[in-house]
Amino acid sequence: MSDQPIYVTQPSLAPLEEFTELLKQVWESGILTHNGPMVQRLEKELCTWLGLSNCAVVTNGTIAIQMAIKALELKGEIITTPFTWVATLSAIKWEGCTPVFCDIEADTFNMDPSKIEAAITEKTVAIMPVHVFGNPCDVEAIEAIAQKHGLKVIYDAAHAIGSTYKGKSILDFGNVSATSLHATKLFNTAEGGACMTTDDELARKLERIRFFGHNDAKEIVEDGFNGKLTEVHAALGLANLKYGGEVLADRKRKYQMYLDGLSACEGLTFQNLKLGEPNYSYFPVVFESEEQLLRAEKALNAQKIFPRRYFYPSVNTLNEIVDYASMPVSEDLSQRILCLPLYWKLNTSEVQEIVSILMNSY
Ligand code: T4K
Repeated sequence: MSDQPIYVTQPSLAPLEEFTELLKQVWESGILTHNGPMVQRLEKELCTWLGLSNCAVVTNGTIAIQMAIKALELKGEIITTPFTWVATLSAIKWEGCTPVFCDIEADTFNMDPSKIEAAITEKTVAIMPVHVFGNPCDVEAIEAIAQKHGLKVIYDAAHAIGSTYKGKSILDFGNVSATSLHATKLFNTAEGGACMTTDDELARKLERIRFFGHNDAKEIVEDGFNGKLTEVHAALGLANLKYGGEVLADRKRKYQMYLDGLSACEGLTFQNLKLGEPNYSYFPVVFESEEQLLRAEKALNAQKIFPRRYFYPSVNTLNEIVDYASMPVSEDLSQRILCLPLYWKLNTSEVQEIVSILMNSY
């Protein structure tokens, strides 16, 4: 085993020379941003790879969520999950909307559709579920509730590039799906995000919003801002995209190795991947108690292995930024869940080492 520290993830990176080949083209063109050739190519190739209708790449995943809220002109309450990264919450608040929490399912970690209607008020305008760790939400149940109550649906799909539902990219669901292309995600542009929608008109509006509300004639026709991705980031994305399929297959293989190694461990449970085909982007394990988790984390840290407590704490408890509402399932899970290292360059022997340390540590 190398003596290098092992973190929860590492960016999936193409060989540097393949990136620099693309950078040379950027230098030759002198176009560094403003929806240049690399951005347009990346959007087209992402649509081809994932089978998407429309894809607008943007500065980051948080901005992608904000742009979705802005494009749908939402003002009011947005129902979302407490088991997520703080960005989901921040984006809702930064767009002047009010987050209302709906608790999760203990097995899928996703928003519990059977609890959504109880959270609807006369001020509710939308539902914002998260495909947690790339595990598809119950999109049919959520869409049916949205239809019934005339609500919009924005999926925070930050983790879900490569996940599918009934053969279709999970990113083609909802009025808009917003994803992250951050360094820690399965596919990255270092920092980046994207908005996907099957609604062509809305897609054009999102493209105008990310560029100060400009239309193609450079007239300001929308309430926009600056949400652009640069040519340098897009070039990195294009270099990495060549390995997208390989990274996905590798994730699935290592995910299965962890499951094979840990499924006999008493008291350890795993995410229920019952709907669709996930992208295996994270490997969470759930302990029976926080004490067990802390013992395991300590044993791994002692071997320079640094898993992460995603998502801890449950965001409904972040009372510096949101009023507390009790979310018992999310709060309980948040105390007992640990994401183990999982990334492209992680060796098989390192997975086996992590399994053996974990088995004897809690
Ligand atoms: N919605 C959801 C559900 C999300 O999970 C996120 C982001 C968003 C929305 C917002 O998307 P963005 O606006 O960020 O595009 C990381 C990421 O910063 C964040 O993008 C991600 N979720 C969150 C789950 O994780 P940290 O604070 O855990 O990252 P950090 O720096 O501790 O990195 C984790 C490990 O990755 C490190 O131990 C080492 C490795 N690493 C990290 C970076 C940044 C590298 O090897 N290279 C790197 O460049 O937040």
